[in-house]
Amino acid sequence: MATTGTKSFQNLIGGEWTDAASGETFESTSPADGETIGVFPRSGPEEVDRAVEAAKAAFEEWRLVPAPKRGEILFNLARILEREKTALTDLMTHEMGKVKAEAGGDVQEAIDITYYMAGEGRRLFGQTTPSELRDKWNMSVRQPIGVVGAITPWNFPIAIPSWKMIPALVCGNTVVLKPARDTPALGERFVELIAEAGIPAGVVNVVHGGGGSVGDRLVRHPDVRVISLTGSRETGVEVLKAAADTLTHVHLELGGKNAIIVMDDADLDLAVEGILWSAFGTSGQRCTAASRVIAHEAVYAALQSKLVARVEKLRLGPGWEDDTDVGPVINKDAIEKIHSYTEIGRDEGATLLTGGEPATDGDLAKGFFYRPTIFADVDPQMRVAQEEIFGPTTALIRVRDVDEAIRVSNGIKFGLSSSIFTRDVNTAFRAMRDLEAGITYVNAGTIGAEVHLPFGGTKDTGNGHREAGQAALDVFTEWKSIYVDYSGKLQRAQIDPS
Ligand code: UN1
Repeated sequence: MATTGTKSFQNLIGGEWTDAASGETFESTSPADGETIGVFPRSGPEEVDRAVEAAKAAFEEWRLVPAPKRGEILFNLARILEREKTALTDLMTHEMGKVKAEAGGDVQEAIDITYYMAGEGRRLFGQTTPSELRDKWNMSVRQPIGVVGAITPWNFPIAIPSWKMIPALVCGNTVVLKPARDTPALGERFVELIAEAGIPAGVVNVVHGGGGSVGDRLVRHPDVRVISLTGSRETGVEVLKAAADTLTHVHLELGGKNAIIVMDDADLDLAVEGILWSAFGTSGQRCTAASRVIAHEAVYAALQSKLVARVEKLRLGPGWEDDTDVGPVINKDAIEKIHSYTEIGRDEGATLLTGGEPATDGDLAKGFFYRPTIFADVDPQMRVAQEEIFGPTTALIRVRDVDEAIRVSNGIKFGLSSSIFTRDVNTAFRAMRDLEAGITYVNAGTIGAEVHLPFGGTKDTGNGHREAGQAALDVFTEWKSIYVDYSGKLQRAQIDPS
């Protein structure tokens, strides 16, 4: 079995740890200092086909395991994840780069959803309802769908796989996981722990490799019934098209361009805390990150100076060091993309207040560090205020009143998270009603979703589904309506008298 110690990893297919048939591999390295985390099989369609076949075979037995029993195995998994929290946290600071507190939070999110969904094994409620006819029984039940393909990103390398796999499992589905190419060790370690918890062979499989080979085959495979993807809008559109021919269910969790509104009556110091956490936590690499700050003109100048003063004190460094505030971004492409947006912002006429360049002093040169960046005097239509940058960059926009604030907040293609700082209850309720987003925070930043509420967004952030909470069950089950006629005669609905 592969372990993090040996630094050589494999796929898990039908309970067997195996290499790619081609023998090809790829490396995972730390974004903080280039250290090699491990070597992984560069798999292709052949491995996907074998994993789907194993998952399809395992489904026939797993779907018949009583849901409370499936839940018991997941309770066991939750306890194992608690036991492994420190080790997973440490691995995450190295492989993904986020700082220790946030890495611990990522693992905790998986623990939380595992406990929550384990309990769902004793609920999975359907409805019973009267029939319009005599001596007839009506009810609806949730049924598992089959093989689920989970395609997961690197920014929440434990939490997001858990949001997809754990509800899928409690509902009775089987899974093929394709972890992100940047964080395969975490994906693999999670699956090892799932196996240790007592999930039978073939119920969870992991295939490492790229989106073009592994992901594409998974999406197009006729025996994969559900694809759950967290990724970019562009990938989401491709996946949706690729899944069309097989009518595969697709759950998409895509981008964001989330804004924090700061009204003239806000507690400014609290708003600054919320902005710092939401814009620069995880180095801005969250779908929920606050990449826009919409400030009322009466507080704009004060907010700007407080914010810059605080941002300039943030310490960049490796995530595993206790005094690091901001870790690296994920890879070289990310640095280049983030920096290209700095140039775009400058060219568009926004004022660069701080940051705007890679950080390369001392040991930082070994990794991919970018200075927290703030643009001011941003027009809502500028590209830096419209497009997802996925890095430590935020844009300050000045508005005159709450109407304009809400209009600007909504004036983007995405609809994931939103936030308002105000002490006026009327303003707060207006924002709760009118912000076009799947999540709205009042007097808190744009990040920090809890697992028992639906997570997801409106508009181009998704395709109408939600993960986490009760809503996740709708992605991983289909409703069956059952009618039992015990009258002993043919009774025709809508036609016969009752
Ligand atoms: C994501 O960025 O894709 O609310 C997920 C949050 C986290 C999850 C973010 N609990 O920011």
